[in-house]
Amino acid sequence: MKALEGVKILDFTHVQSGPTCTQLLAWFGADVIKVERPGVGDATRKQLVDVEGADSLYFTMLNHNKRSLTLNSKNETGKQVLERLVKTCDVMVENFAPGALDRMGFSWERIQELNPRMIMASVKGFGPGPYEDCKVYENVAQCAGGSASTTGFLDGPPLVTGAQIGDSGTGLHLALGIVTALFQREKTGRGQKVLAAMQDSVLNLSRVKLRDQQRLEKGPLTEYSQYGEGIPFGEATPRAGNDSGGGQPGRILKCKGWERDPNSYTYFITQAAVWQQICDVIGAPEWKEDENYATPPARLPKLNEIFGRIEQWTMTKTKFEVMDICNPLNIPVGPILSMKELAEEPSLRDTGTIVEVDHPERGKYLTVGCPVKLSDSDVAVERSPLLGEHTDEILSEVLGYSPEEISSIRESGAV
Ligand code: CAO
Repeated sequence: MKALEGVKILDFTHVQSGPTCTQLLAWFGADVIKVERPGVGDATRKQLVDVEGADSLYFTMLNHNKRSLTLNSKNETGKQVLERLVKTCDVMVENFAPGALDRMGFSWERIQELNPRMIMASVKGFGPGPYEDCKVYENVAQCAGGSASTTGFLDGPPLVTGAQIGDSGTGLHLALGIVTALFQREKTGRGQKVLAAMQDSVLNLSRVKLRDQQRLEKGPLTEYSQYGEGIPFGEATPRAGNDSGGGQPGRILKCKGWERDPNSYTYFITQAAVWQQICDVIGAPEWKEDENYATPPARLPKLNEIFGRIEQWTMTKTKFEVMDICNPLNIPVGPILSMKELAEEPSLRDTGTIVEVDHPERGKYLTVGCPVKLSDSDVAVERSPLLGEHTDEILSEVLGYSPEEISSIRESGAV
């Protein structure tokens, strides 16, 4: 048995944020029915195409374990099919632009009339307020959620991060909201609306920077490099380069081969509890007892000097040697792993974190598997559906239409 077995999801999502959420629910065992516009489908099917005529990696990597039903929800017959889907499913997930569902005739009030147990889950760019009507994409969310203003170096512009915290991050938040609402429905019998705004999700993930904003009002942020460099703080949480976000100073340092390999770097944290071991490893035993270096407050104004000295040592080792030497001593370090290294890492294949999938149009490709492992609900990653691949199957098995009715639905142009 799979954790969400029996839960039917009407997946009205597209692009990245919504599909991330429904893919996760599919990996937990829900029956996810992806509704797509006939002949067109999710726009990502044909974005960043790398194999002519085949669904793109963008689409396939976000839509595993789903079934695809084509349906024109603006056609009268299509609307009737959609009504039947609403009555049959447990959850509707959507990430249309604000107002699109209402324009289609499926307001929250109408959905409740059709199915009071329905959980209606939405991703929007912003929550209620001045920007609620805006269309929002990943980088807009990163900028509006506080991430960009606090990412990058002090002397450079705001930066977006490569991790898709606005889209995939919001999808993860929404998935949690959905399973929570399903849990509550067990007791109340009622559905509810679930909203995850991209701005809110990014801010939630950037909360340590809101923490620092309030600490800044009480004085300088002493663990930031700029403090040691004597650069005054402004009114808002500044960009902190690769400074650690926690109370223990950390930096990205060069390792052996950095001149040729752009990823030959390690993250190195000068954890207070292992300062003695750090001094021994880098060949600076004199710092162990020196009162100018022995305590964390004494070190704060000298972080550039200290990390410079540590880097002289890391540059003599590969990033993996640094890991091998420091880990047994409980010195927190981490190699900067490239996507190539991750794709080739056998242990990630063994755990199913990276899997190879076969696809009829594009052949074999790599994708991420479910990042959350349930010991009692194993779900194999299955390829994404072709556009409309399961239309007849869903109309007959899930919605109970007869072959004659399916023919007439087809003739109406609804699917
Ligand atoms: N049948 C008929 N019509 C359909 C349909 C179907 N199966 N599926 C969608 N449509 C229609 C919608 O009803 C809408 O029509 P109207 O504009 O007439 O109401 C139209 O297609 C376009 O939908 P959209 O506005 O959601 O799509 P867009 O490409 O213009 O905008 C996006 C895309 C992502 C900016 C917008 O959907 C959005 O802001 N979503 C919320 C935030 C979000 O999820 N952003 C992250 C996306 S990933 O980077």
